[in-house]
Amino acid sequence: MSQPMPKTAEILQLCPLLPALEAALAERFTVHRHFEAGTQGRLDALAPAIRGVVTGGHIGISPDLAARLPALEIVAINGVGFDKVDLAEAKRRGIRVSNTPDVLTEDVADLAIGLIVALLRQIVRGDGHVRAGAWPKGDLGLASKVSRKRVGILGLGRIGLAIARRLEGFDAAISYHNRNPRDDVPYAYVADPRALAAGCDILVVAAAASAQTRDIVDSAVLKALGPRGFLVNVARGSVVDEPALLAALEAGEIAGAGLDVFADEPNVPAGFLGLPNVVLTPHMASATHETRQAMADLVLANLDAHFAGRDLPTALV
Ligand code: 8YV
Repeated sequence: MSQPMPKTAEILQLCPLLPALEAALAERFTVHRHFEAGTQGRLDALAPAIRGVVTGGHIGISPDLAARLPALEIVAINGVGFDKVDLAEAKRRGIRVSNTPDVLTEDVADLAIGLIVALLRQIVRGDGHVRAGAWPKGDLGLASKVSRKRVGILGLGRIGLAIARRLEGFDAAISYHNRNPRDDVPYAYVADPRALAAGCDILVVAAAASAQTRDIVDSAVLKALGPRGFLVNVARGSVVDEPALLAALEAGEIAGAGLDVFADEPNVPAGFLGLPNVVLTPHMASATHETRQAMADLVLANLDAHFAGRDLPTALV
């Protein structure tokens, strides 16, 4: 009978992960599940031995928790977003941080397109109409055309660009706003988010969350988008002023919104739930079998590299 491999290190897992990733982690490490009450209660006793943390992009690691882990060497993020990890502090402490870029770009872009089409063409309302047996009593009413719309992309990074490429298939007129114009794209650069919103029918938020992008979609941007304009957010809830968005939707200041991300996940303000002109999804842009497996492979590759003393394949710090 083969002997079990000796465990390399003790790690803290901050959220549920793909079962195959959890199994692979358990083969290599002694894993403590921080999201389970028992582990949280024993944290003081466990903390001194914890050398690695595995977390989601939407969760990161709080400064308090990081400060309680004196032996921490690596934070492996199962996601591309690193807005909830203090990279400067990690660098200062010599903690390595990795994420999972590229492998989820296509999925996030696909979901953005899905939200655009679902929102403008009322797919979710149509489905409800048929299921409720309402069709024999009348039609749903007309929707908005998607093809040839003017689309503004806020944040033309890897994901924003993948969204733009897909929209070319819809003959969209694409413009974008970034901190700096790109010289490698055929799309029109717009110098500020308000002007971008004023000049488009659909504003797609794909900007990374940071102190600079917090609430950049504010009430002025929403007003500029106008009563015929739609907002789609696949980035982070913090990039949009959520109370201002809800107010704009309720007042008819914008036409509708497709949202995969929220300010305080998994809590969605109740006001959104009763609105007919929103499509809401539970932060699922990267949640496909294929992509979550690819993300899991990268998380493991980074941890393996770290504990073998090699460079990380996708290091942030
Ligand atoms: C996931 C994400 O929800 O990549 C990100 O930054 O937000 C998403 O892919 C999450 O990280 C899964 O753990």
